[in-house]
Amino acid sequence: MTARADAMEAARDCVRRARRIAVLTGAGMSAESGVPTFRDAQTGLWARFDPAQLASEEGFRADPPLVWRWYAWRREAVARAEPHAGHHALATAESGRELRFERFTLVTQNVDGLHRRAGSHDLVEIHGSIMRTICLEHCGYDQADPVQVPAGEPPRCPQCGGWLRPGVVWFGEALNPSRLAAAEAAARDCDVMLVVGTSGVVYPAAALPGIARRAGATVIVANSAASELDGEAQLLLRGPAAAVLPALLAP
Ligand code: BJW
Ligand code: ZN
Repeated sequence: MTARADAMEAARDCVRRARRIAVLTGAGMSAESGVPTFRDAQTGLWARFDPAQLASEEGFRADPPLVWRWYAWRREAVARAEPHAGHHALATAESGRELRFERFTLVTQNVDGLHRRAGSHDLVEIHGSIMRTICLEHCGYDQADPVQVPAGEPPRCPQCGGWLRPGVVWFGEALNPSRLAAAEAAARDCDVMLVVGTSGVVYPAAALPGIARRAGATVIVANSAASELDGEAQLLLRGPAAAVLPALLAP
């Protein structure tokens, strides 16, 4: 058996024996659905766009129409994307009859909603949702948009008149405290943490595998390339999420 097949067999054993599973996914999870990642050389969004300008409150305030247009473009791409076999494997593992887990919590950094569309329910979207619109002034306005949102000038908040913005977490912004607490609780209280398609450079999400590991869980990292979280992993599965997850989670 090759080392790669060995790691897959060991990971499958681990998953079969586990009762509580936590999963952390990142942009690589959606790559095969056609949603670009952030940090992949050539194809990643940050290879072409400046994160400080487009994914921060400061950047938005400097040029609201630019940032709004960029998110409108990404919303359209996300609306066209479909969940792939890896998203479906995670949803089936949560609800499936064959592999019975006491708990199967999926924490995602992705804002594209593909896990929900694939049928995952115990889901924590720690960086929010690109399909929601919230108020920049934090007045409480928060709405699920229709897929078609106006490009150009961002709309104004019907409650307070401030700018409306996408419902995602930008750099320098605090994550929703109850979502972060749910993610940390899932990490602290699992037998296996499966980490899929994340570079592991953005905190506090990148701290979750360490929390799981220190609490005694086995950490499995599945990624098509090396990541900052490889050092936390007892088992490394090298390959694309759409192939690795169905192989790992098939009963
Ligand atoms: C495949 C594949 C395939 C490809 N199959 N694999 C501690 C240390 C240092 C810095 C900080 C720290 N704590 C906080 C910070 C600051 C900052 C941060 O982490 N900076 C670092 C970058 C240095 N963090 C924050 O600012 C966070 N907020 C915060 O900490 O607030 C504190 C606070 C408290 C109280 C009051 C106020 C503040 C917020 C972070 C928000 C991140 N937002 C973004 C944008 C979301 C909106 C949008 O979509 O536009 O979230 S940035 C971007 O990165 C996005 C992602 O969710 C996130 C993570 O990226 P991800 O998912 O890992 O993607 P990639 O592209 O990096 O990696 C893809 C991976 O997939 C690669 O490994 C590929 O190999 C792999 N892959 N194809 C499998 N087919
Ligand atoms: Zn408002």
